[in-house]
Amino acid sequence: MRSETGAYDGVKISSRVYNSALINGRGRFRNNRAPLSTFTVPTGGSVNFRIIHVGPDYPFRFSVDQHELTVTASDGYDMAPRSVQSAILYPGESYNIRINGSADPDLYWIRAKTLRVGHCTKCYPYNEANVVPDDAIEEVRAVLRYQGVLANSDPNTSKRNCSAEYPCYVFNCPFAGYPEHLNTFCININKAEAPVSSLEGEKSKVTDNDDEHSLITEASDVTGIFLNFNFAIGSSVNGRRFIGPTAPLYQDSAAVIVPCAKEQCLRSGCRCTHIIDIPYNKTIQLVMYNTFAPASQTHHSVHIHGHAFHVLAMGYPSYNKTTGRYVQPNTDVKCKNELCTDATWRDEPLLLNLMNPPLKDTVLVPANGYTVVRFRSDNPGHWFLHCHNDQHMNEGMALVLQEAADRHPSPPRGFPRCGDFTWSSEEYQRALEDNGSLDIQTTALDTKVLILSTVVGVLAIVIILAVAGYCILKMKKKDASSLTVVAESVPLK
Ligand SMILES: [Cu+2]
Repeated sequence: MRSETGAYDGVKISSRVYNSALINGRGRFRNNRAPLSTFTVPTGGSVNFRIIHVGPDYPFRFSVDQHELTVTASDGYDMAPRSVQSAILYPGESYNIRINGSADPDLYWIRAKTLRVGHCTKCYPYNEANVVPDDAIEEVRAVLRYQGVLANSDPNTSKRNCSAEYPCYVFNCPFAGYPEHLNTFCININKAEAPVSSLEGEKSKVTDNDDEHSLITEASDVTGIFLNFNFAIGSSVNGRRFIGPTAPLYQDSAAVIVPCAKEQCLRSGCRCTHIIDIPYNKTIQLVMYNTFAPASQTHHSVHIHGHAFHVLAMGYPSYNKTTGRYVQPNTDVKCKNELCTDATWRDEPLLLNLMNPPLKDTVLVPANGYTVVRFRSDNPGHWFLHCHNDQHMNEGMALVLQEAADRHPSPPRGFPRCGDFTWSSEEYQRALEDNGSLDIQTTALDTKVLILSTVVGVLAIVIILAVAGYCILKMKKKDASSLTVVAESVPLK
């Protein structure tokens, strides 16, 4: 089937057919001649790209022909710079990438190519997957133009060869490595590093708050949560497919939720409003695992609202170094039931990067592997956690982190609630047609508030005028004093 496409590791990329993609709104379809986005770099200078994957699906490998990329940040957080040939973006991820104008002044292709290498004749189970290479190209392009070069034709460039002497490095692979003969090596996110300056900033921030717990170095108050993304019952987390509440959760009296029957959800799966309570001001460790899938499986990019997080570890399956194909799942995580909707570590302690883990807000959870992240629960609220693949999210691969439930501030008095909007559609239409002169029926309470506001407003104006007059008089006296001093200084010259 055309849509069943796989990457080198044999893992399916997407369930949907690729047609085309856009860079800043421009791209081509079936080799038409539509104009492309063009970016200018000064010869000998550099250009900083801020790239975000805003699409719902498909990973893209970003590169510029004959140029190395320097990755300097991800999701808005600085990283120790890494020089690479290309960087892979999953939905929701972003990178800051610097490109130096050090090549011959010319036009060069900018490429964003999916990870497709062919179609699956058998997509899973993955240790039996068969991906047959074909000539389909899933790539969107833009143009890098050196200053002074006319952009009146397409570039005529190709990617540089990756050789044993001059190998290629790829940032943020969803798998452990490429086939050996490609001379291409992965720098996975767990191998990226936060810059020293940002770690110092993090520590000083904690110190400023008189909080003795360092997010990175202290583990005494870690709250650990395992989250399963292995399609146990399709798009779900821990056997639960998410059903959204009927109103924002801060309006708890109005929000109708579907409670999760924990044991049933873990045993056979369920649809419910999955909410996980997390305590205030603790180090929260999420182990997001994607192993022991019962059927289909793919890589996910998981995003958390309300927090950035440190990426402390990632685990990958073993793979065949000749073909790049997946062989055996990672076994660091041990399932506690048949669907693997609950899990723990097989052996502890796990090796975590507690020295300089990078900060992100969206991270890959590799197929047949896992990702460990930590954040400090110092931001009370309801925070959505979801896969950034739109299909997975809409099908239910999401949940709500209810952080410090006893510390949520109340909504402001009078803040709109679901159901507050009492106009009929006819009244609303009439208001629109009246061009803003809205025919709102004022209540007695509204009238009292209006009168009170007017009285307070008038009083405030009187007080402000009195204070302003007093200040002006004082300033005039002060100005006169200043002039006197200047005059006295004249004879000294
Ligand atoms: Cu997903």
